[in-house]
Amino acid sequence: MSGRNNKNIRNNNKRPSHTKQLGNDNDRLLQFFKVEGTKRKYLNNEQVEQYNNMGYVFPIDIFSTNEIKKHKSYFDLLVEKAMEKGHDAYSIMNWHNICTGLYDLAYNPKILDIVEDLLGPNLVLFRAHYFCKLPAGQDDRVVTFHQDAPYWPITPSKCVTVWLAITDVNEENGAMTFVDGTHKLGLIPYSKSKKEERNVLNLTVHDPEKYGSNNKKVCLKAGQASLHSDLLLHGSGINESNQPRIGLALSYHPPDVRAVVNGRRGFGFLCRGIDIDNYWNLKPKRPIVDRIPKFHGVGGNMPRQKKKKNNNKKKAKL
Ligand SMILES: O=C(O)CCC(=O)C(=O)O
Repeated sequence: MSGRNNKNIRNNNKRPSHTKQLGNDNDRLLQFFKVEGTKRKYLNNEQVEQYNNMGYVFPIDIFSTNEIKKHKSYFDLLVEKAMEKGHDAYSIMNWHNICTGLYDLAYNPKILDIVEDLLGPNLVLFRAHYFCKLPAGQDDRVVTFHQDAPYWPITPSKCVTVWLAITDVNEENGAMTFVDGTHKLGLIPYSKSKKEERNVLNLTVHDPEKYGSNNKKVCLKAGQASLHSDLLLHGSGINESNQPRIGLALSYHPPDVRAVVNGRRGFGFLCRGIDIDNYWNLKPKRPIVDRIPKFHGVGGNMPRQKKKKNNNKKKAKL
């Protein structure tokens, strides 16, 4: 191997800086794509119109009380196993191909039918992240106002997030707030969050009221979901109740979206229809058991790049 290649290995081993990890905003087309067409499986015209006009729609009934109870029990066990390995209540992010119950939700046909109504018949699963806010006293973190698109190294901004309530969600326990119509504003200026903001994520849009005065609290019953565009401004406060508030955010995009950072296409899995360019990964087989990943410390919004073995590091120094 040439010295030059060794240098590349060394560079890849470094934890990418914020910009390198997510790509440059200028390399991405950040604009809202209106939902067209009328042939639908689940949503009615009014709901789609609301999504187009407001950038979100809720509540959407997905699971019955009994069904969601099972998903809650699954999460309770999963988070216990995760915590045993050093993870916290927000760490279960993009484990959908290694954890059975999460796989079943992320690739669930009912959920895909709903997303299909907004994005068409070909769908790529991009992220799956449980947001479990523990009661105040155990968890003082918030999700500061943000748009999702600047977090994601893909273009154009066509992601829809299904936020599935695993528990009831209300104003007291930290429901999200959506700011009406902000999905039409393109990229809203943001900055890296400061430690004192206690943000679960790491980017903040300050003064959200500058971008819209109509805020909606996303109150949901367990088993219902909200749908939001990746350009919608949203955030959530702390959980002031004495019970955990749990939601699962599942984000999807059509296959014509592209990764803007090398290697980042590894995050998308075709979960319905076809990908004519064969660009994204195929949906893997259902895992048989939950495989809890090693804890690597607190990270950003994306899984870490694989660490190269130490002997590469040694070579890189030569
Ligand atoms: O669960 C929350 O409070 C925030 C979730 C969120 O920001 C997202 O799914 O994009």
